[in-house]
Parts: sequence; C-alpha cells; structure tokens
Amino acid sequence: MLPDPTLASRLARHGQDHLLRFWNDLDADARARLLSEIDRIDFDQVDRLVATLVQGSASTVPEPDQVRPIDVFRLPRTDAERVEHRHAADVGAKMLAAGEVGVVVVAGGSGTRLGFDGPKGTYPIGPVSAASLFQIHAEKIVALGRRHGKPLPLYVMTSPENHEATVRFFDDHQRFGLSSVRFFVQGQLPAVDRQSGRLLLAGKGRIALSPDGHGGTLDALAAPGPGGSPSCLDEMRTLGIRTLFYFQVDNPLVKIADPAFLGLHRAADAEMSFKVVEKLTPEEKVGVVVRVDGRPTVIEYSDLFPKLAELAERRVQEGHLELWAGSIAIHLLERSFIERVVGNHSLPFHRAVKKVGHVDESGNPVEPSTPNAVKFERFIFDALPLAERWTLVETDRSVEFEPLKEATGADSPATVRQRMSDNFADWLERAGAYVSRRPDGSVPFGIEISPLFALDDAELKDKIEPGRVIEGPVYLGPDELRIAR
Ligand code: UD2
Repeated sequence: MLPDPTLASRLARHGQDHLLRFWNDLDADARARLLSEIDRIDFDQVDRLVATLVQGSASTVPEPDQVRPIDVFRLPRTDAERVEHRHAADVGAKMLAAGEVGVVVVAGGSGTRLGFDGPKGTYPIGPVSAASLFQIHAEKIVALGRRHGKPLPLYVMTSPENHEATVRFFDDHQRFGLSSVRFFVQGQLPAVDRQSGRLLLAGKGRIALSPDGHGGTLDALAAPGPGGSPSCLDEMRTLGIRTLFYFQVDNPLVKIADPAFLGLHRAADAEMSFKVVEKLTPEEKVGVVVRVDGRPTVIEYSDLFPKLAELAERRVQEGHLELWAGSIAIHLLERSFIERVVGNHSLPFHRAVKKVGHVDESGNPVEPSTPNAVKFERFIFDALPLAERWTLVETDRSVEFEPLKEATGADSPATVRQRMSDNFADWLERAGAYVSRRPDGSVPFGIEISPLFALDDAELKDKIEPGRVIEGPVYLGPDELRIAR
C-alpha cells in the first residue's frame, strides 16, 4: 500500500512520482528513511532549478563588455608597501589577541577526483610524518592561539556523507589539541537526470543526494545546532567573534588567519576579502576576480570558455594576463555580513554535469560511463557582489597555494609533498642551514616542519642552529628535532 495519497499526488504534480516506484519492495525502515528524504526536499525549488539549469539555458556568464579588471593589493614591492603590510600585520595580531577571529574549514566535498575513500581532510599528506591535512591545519590553529595568547575556535563543515567519519577522526586524535572545534553539516540537494530533470534514485529506497556546494556554508552556519542548540553564528556572537577566516581543506599551505590579511581587511572595513594569486594561464583552474558592471565578482574557471575566451586570454604589458586575479578560495568574512546575506539573499545555483550512479526502472544498478546527471551547487564567492566593502590581497602561490585535487599529475599528492618539502627547505636555508638540492632547485627528499615546532620561517630561525647540513629526510615535530642521515 502506498503512503499518504496526498504525498503521491504531490510528487506526481512535480513529475517525481517514480520516487515511490519500489515502495512495495521496501521494509518499514527503508520506507521511513525514504519518506524522511522526500520530506526534506523542496520540490518547488527543484522545479525552478530544473526549468532554469537543466531544461532552460539560463546563463550566469556576463557579456564580455560588462567585465573589467579589479584593483588588488599587490605583493609589497617597495619599502612603503612593506611598511604598510607590517602595520596591517600588527592590526591583525591585535584582532587575534582580542579573540575576534574564528576559523572555518570547508571539508564537505566528496573528493571524487582524488579517488580517496574517506574524508579528504584525513588524507596523509605530510611528506615525512604522513600527517593528515586536518592535523596540519589544526596544528597551525593551536600554534597561532599560543602565539597570540588566545585560542581560536575551529568550525569544520562536513556533509552528511562524511560527517561521522570526520568527527571520529578528530576524536581518535584527541582533536589535535584544539581547545574548541565544532562540526556543522552542510545541506544536500537531489541530483537529477540531465535529459528528463527527474530525480535519480541511488537505490530502491534512496534518493541520489549530493552536497549543495560550499555556498551552503552560509546557511549551514546559521542553522540551529543539534537538538535546537544555538547555531554556529549564534555561538560566535556569544564568543565575541567578528571575523571568520575561511579556507578549503585541500590546501596544506594556507596561512591560517594570516595577520596581514586580517589587518588589510579590517583597515578597509571590508565585509568579505579574498586572497588571490596571479593566474599564469587562462585555463588555470581557479576562478578569476573581476568587476562586472562595477561590482566585484568571481567568474568560475569553467565559465570563462568559450564566451569570455578572448578576454581571458588577453595579455597586457610583459605578457601578464589582464584578468589575472585568481581566487584560491581563502576568504575573510565578517560575521555580520553572513547574517545579512543569510537573512536577505539567496546565492545563485550553478549546474554541474556529473556521473551519478543510480537504479533504473527495474531497480537494477547503473554505473554511467558518461555524465548523466545535473547537480546543483552554490559557491561562497557569489557572496562577494553583495559586500559593500571588500579587499583583494595578492599572495605568492608558491608559498600559499598547492591544493590536493587529483590522484596523479598536477595537484596530486606527489606535487603537494614536493612543494611542502621545497618550501620547508627555503625556511631552513633562511635559518642558516645548508640543504642538498637537485640542479632544478627541488629537494630530493622529504622535509617537514610541524606548525607546533615553527609556524613560519621567522620562528624557525630562533629554533635551529645555523650551519646545519641537511642531506636526507627531516621532520621537525612539536618538540623534537630528528635528522635522518
Ligand atoms: C575551487 C574553486 C576555484 C579555486 C579552487 C582553488 C569552486 C567552484 N571553485 O575549485 O575557483 O578557488 O577551488 O583550489 O569552488 N566543498 C564542500 N562542499 C561542497 C563542495 C565543495 O565543502 O559541497 C569543499 C571541498 O571539500 C573542497 C573545496 O570545497 O575543500 C573545493 O571544492 P572543489 O575541489 O570541488 O573545487 P575546485 O577545485 O573545482
């Protein structure tokens, strides 16, 4: 017998009555779970998304003549600029010492490209210690808290798929010594068949759901906690946190709560700020920050071609790209700005055409070999045009951006570990050590420095004696110095 007939007719009205096709095959538990999944779907919203992003051709890509380059705080090149950065860092240090800064890491993605079976943050990336991404981030946060005399709270965004595994990982590692960590779960949206717009069933009694994109962070921060407890934003207000440092779990080089970035953001009274790197090729897989009709906006890399190809490829003096400001997904957001956005706006949805496994009309599993489905995602950078004031700050990609995305090739474990070792070798040399290198300058063995040993090269200088010769793997852990010869 079918459930409540009004449900069946409601689904039929939305063209989604196939969701109950296998009802008679389901036991009581499976029925209850399916009903609760259906209950959480806003079918009117799905209809709108299908009409615009699956059947329609609604394009969010601007026309080329609407797009202009945008001003950015370039890397300091003159003494005056270096002094300005130092002042900004002093302001940022005061914000940290006052306990006004919280940290948000987004770790809800499924990490399909990496092919790793587990939350991406648990990936053992440390070139010598095999420390996980989560451990490296957490140790930076602990070290920063110690340096500024005020622990920083960490907020970890998970998805329903990886939430339990993520929490267990932190628990198994005594939360890496963090004094405050809270996990919050992002929303999910159904994936639909790219031809018909009908929802896909992942099993006879399960709807194919996927995370709603990191734009979902804002709503998830505002959502009540378990059992109706205060939302993350409410908790932050109580703690006196004004500014959130936001980053993606996949970049172990991120300078968490970088004081100079904080200070430049505060000096501009900005609501949202971005770190950017100079894009070297138009195709590089980072969104580009531009002005569209005067408003600051990010155009995602996948949207540049073909419509904006001529602009994306245009070079100015000395071959630099005119639209060069690549977003590496490192942001500052004022808590009050998030509250305003959540209360008054809805970030736009984007479509992602992906392969999604499902069951066919007979209930047989199908693993598609070509993209068969559309997923709907929101992006946090779409909040930028809503900000009244903002700052964009250039950083050096070699020291702050080396994301883990792929199993092999660029952005893979091999390239990330090499970059980490090369950067730590630079720190050691600046501290007076001699490090063996290959002719191309890269280091032929792993070097790793725990943030708890030294958070940056300046701190390292105080901790090791100059003249040390390094010819093999090194791990400088929290309280020891081991050099393998
Ligand atoms: C993202 C940016 C790109 C650039 C690049 C830098 C988008 C759309 N593009 O590209 O412009 O800044 O990163 O590395 O973001 N995540 C969630 N929940 C979700 C989806 C993603 O938490 O629903 C997290 C995910 O765990 C990861 C991060 O967001 O840490 C980035 O996701 P991605 O790898 O899909 O983004 P990518 O590389 O296409």
